[in-house]
Amino acid sequence: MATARRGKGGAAAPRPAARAKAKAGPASGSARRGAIARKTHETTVSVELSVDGRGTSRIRTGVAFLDHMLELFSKHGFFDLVVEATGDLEVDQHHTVEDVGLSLGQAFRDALGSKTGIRRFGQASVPLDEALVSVVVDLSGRPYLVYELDPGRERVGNFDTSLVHDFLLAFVNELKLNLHVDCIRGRNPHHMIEATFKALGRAMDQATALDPRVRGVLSTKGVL
Ligand SMILES: [Mn+2]
Repeated sequence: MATARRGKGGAAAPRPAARAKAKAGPASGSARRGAIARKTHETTVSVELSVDGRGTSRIRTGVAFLDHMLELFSKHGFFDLVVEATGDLEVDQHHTVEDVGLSLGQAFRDALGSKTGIRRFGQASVPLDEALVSVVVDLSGRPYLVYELDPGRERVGNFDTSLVHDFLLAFVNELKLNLHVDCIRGRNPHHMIEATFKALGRAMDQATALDPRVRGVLSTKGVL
């Protein structure tokens, strides 16, 4: 699987202020938060993530359909998420969608750190009317995306449906997870993509959950 990244810009360092204001969070101790600010000639993106959240979000990317999908991801993953993006939408939505996926991956990486104590694997199947989508994740440190979803239509409203693949590829490459998306059936691309983001939220919620039985990281190799 290609792991090509666009080499422009690069990630800004996480803002220490966002960590400093972290309040006491999960039962395990310190709250797991990530904050990313990233600026290139094409886009400006900021992401604030609380892994141990309640599913509240404020998403403004300029791409309404992506906002809708990230709100669903936040809600069903119980992640608190603030995303602000401005991009060269006069070119098209590609740079913005991809860079938001990349920044979200970086925010998770920032929040999870060494991945100590997490369950690592997660899976969810989510229906929406006629559509059924399965998502399986392994926060393995090995980036690999299998994306088996044919939306059948190029657009939902003004959103280019092929950009879901680009969003997920950027997310996978930054967070270095193994992600399998299988659309088991579906007719309406809005339903299929929406079920994908809900399932991704649920699978990521499981995989990032802390399990008190896990000592160190859940790997015989000792590192994730
Ligand atoms: Mn919808």
